[in-house]
Amino acid sequence: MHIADQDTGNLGANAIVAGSAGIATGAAMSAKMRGSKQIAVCFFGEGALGQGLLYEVMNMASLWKLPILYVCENNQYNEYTHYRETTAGDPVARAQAFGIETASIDGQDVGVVYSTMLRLAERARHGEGPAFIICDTYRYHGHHVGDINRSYYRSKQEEEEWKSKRDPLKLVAGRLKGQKIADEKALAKIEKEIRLEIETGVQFALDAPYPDPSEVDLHVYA
Ligand SMILES: Cc1ncc(C[n+]2csc(CCOP(=O)(O)OP(=O)(O)O)c2C)c(N)n1
Repeated sequence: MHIADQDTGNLGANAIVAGSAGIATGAAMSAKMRGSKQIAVCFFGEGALGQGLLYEVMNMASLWKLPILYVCENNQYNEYTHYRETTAGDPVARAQAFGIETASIDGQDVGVVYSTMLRLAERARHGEGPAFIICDTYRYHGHHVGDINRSYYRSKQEEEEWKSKRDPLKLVAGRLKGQKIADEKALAKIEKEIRLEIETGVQFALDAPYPDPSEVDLHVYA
């Protein structure tokens, strides 16, 4: 979960719900001050919509036209609670209140996600300010490894419907086949290559040395 790769611009995940919003907004401010033309993209679950930090930083980002995209992956459940039981009103209205550009999209549709992100990233890069995107999606598994019996908060049938009817990989594969861009064989090859890439990445992580204890206060400003 807590991976970071600063060489490629991944500033790291953290366990604080909405914590990434503060970090990413700081990064966007840094990019703007340095005139680097970089943008920050911040991913969080819909559980973060209940955190005050998000609203403090969206206010700043709008006022200062910071180059940042706030991407809310709405997988419907804040841990074990449906988001409708925790989140009043329309989630995008919360960003609109700050004068932020918004989009509410099907997060299972790779094409829609790509074109929306491209448009809003270009907009941010050209100094037109932040955007807030809600991507509707689903978490197939539990919130954590111990979340095995999920029947007390959602049905098996609901899980199966998302997997069989709305899986993003199946949808994009179906579209590629339908448009005769790729056949079964080509798709199988892509899948094999990606599986290998992931396995190589996992092995790289397992083989990596633990950080030296002397690094514990590296980059900590106090
Ligand atoms: C500030 C803070 N409060 C509470 C928690 C405990 N907590 C961990 S995950 C979670 C719910 C997050 O919901 P969501 O963002 O929808 O993530 P998902 O359940 O989809 O993984 C909570 C309350 C936390 N990590 N940070």
